[in-house]
Amino acid sequence: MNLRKRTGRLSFGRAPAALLVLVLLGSCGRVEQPLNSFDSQGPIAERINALFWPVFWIAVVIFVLVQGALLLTVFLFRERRGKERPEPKQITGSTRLELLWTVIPTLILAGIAVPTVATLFDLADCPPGAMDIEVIGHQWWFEYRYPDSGAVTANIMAIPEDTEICARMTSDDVLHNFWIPKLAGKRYLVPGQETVQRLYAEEPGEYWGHCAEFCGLSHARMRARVVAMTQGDFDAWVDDQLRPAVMPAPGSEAERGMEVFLASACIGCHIIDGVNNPDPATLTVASPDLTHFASRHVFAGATLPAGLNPTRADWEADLRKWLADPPTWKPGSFMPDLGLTADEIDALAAYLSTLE
Ligand code: HEC
Ligand SMILES: [Cu+2]
Repeated sequence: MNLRKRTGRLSFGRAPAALLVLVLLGSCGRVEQPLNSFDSQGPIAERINALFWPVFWIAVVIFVLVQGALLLTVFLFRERRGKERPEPKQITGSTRLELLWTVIPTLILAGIAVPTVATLFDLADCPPGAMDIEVIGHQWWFEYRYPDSGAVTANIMAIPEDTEICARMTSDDVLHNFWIPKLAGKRYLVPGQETVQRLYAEEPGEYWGHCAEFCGLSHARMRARVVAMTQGDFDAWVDDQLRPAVMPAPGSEAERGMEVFLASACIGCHIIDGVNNPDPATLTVASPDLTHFASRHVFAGATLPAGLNPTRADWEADLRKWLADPPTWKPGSFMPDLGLTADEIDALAAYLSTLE
């Protein structure tokens, strides 16, 4: 028996099938799906799904009908060995058929167009009375500004639950796209122009997002997070964000970290309110405000700490890694490797984690 031949047959015959089964099974896993646009958590996302599903099922019916007719024709008129088949009836030009397959698709498309256009127009503009939040896209993180209070933050957009939010968006550099699949659709952030995105979360919770337009080297590491909270929690959050930075205890490791911060290149890019307050226009590159850095459980474009359910220990470990060499995590990062010593990293990490 030729073994080599047998194993050869095995791998060629069954490997693709096994792979296919694995891929199919993979999609059945009960993993958390933070970017699942079918799991709508508010009226805006629901409106979009209410359009998607009917269109999807219409497409399924048409697909089955057309492919079924095709397969049936192939089967009925196939050539059989030794048997002479009569040529099928040849039709050239049938006014009735042509009318039918023009009128039916027209009716279907018109039927789809009515709710589509209505939804598009409804979601295109914010309703009066919505709460404004400015969203600014940067390579590769989102900045959020709250015009009502003056709060400024990065990576995590805090919103009150059951409130109509109007994200007024623009970009600092290239095209970005703000996409929080459980709450809304996608919308571009365009340099020099304002676009709006309606957001509405019914329940307190955390909603993941991602930049949905290729925007350079670290596009894949440009995430977003929306955290919806009760009105009371939100008001408290705003009050916290408006305070200047917490001062470290005299003689502590954190105080040493603050000194490293003030003595390093950090101050050329970052603001810690009450510690260094440069004119924002003089900063080398737009960079996340660090005044309340430790109040954010994700950083670096909401990609660190990595994983679905990281702990505070992961946060601290990843902060050290980030400080040691940002471009290894985010290729092309505008925060360069500053060649910090292990001792400086310890002190900075201790300081940054006090900035609640
Ligand atoms: C040349 C400008 C520049 C310098 C200098 C710089 N940073 Fe940054 N920093 C950035 C930018 C830009 C980001 C955002 C990077 C991203 O997410 O893509 C960032 C991100 C961070 C973050 C994560 C913030 C967040 O919420 O995502 C921390 C923490 C940080 N920097 C600390 C420091 C410290 C400490 C120093 C000094 C040792 C420093 N940076 C020096 C530009 C700079
Ligand atoms: Cu982007």
